[in-house]
Amino acid sequence: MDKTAWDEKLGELKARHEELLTQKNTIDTTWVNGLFDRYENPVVTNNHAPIEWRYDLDYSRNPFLLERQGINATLNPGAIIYEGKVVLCVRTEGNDRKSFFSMAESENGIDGFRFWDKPVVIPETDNPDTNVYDMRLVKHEDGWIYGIFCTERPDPKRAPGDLSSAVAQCGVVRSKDMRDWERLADIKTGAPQQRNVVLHPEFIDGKYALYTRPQDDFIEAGSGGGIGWGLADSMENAVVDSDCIIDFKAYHTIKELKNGLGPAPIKTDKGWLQMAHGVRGCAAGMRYVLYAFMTALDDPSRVIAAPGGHLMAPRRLERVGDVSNVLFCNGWVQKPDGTILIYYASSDTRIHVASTTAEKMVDYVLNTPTDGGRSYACVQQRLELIERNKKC
Ligand code: M1P
Repeated sequence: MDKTAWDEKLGELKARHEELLTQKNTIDTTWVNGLFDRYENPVVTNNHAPIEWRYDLDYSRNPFLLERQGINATLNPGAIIYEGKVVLCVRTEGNDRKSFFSMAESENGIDGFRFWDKPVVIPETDNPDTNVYDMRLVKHEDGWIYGIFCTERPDPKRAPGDLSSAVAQCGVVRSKDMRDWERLADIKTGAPQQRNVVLHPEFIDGKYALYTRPQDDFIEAGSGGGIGWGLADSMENAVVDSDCIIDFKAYHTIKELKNGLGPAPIKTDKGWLQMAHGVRGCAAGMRYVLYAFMTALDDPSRVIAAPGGHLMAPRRLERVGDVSNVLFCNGWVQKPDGTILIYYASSDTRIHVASTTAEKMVDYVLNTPTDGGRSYACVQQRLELIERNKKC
């Protein structure tokens, strides 16, 4: 390709990228449940990644204008409102399968997300992470912004030739400006594997409170599983001596195989609003859906409301991707007007937004019947609704 054609091709590439970044997002009118709105377009995809992160833009080094370092997926973002903007900490996965974190910001949180100039540098500990992912961003009342994420390393006890056994644990960074991150020691818990650890935003009896998800195996929860709760004296060399399960996995429910907390909870006048994912097995593999519950204001480890079933399940395009049939959420924000923007990834591939309000979510968690446990009981719940409606 001569330089003129190369310049033209680059111009087209930039124009297409800008068109994607400035695309308006509108409510998906085919989805109606009264509780939350879905939107037509994903808010962040691999194609949103800056061109400079993917292409070598020097004609002599890249005469065919090839993408040199592709981005495979953008998923599972932490979320925060920072300096008036919605900032997502995006799990950005290269074609080489390694994830890293990058910040993307938007004025309204619905569209117009743009990545910051470069990915986040997460310092390593003396035991380097092979992969880091799924950061929860938490503004803690101690004044720091924490990033709590999963760090994955090869299993030192794996059999020779086993190249897939890994150990997942909880990594921690903190920052005051969202740009420079100080790495703290990984959180120590008694569990052989830990994922989906979340920091509660307030002190509890002067201690840091952590939601955990202990499990026996890298993938399977085994005898572990459930959302746990434990306290640590400090986030520096944090140790959770004991954690107790506050939300169990349960037979023939949406969380039969495993579950895990999503983002840090949102405080409401009725209780802490919690979002989590539940996983069940089926012929198609594992199915991940989102569910909500509420814990007590005076004791965030006490569940006071648990609607049965899912809040959100994969739909249409969301059903398909690198790991199909998965919705995963580890980030949401509450705007000053009470709007809640839920950032969720579909099928480990792309990021979407859904919008609701704290008022509606509180109504949902407090007034949705709990899981009846058996078909007969569920029919009774529905008959009660139908009977009540006859009087309306
Ligand atoms: O592939 C689905 C999800 O699987 C894991 O979540 P969990 O530990 O709850 O099974 C994580 O790897 C997550 O990133 C991923 O989206």
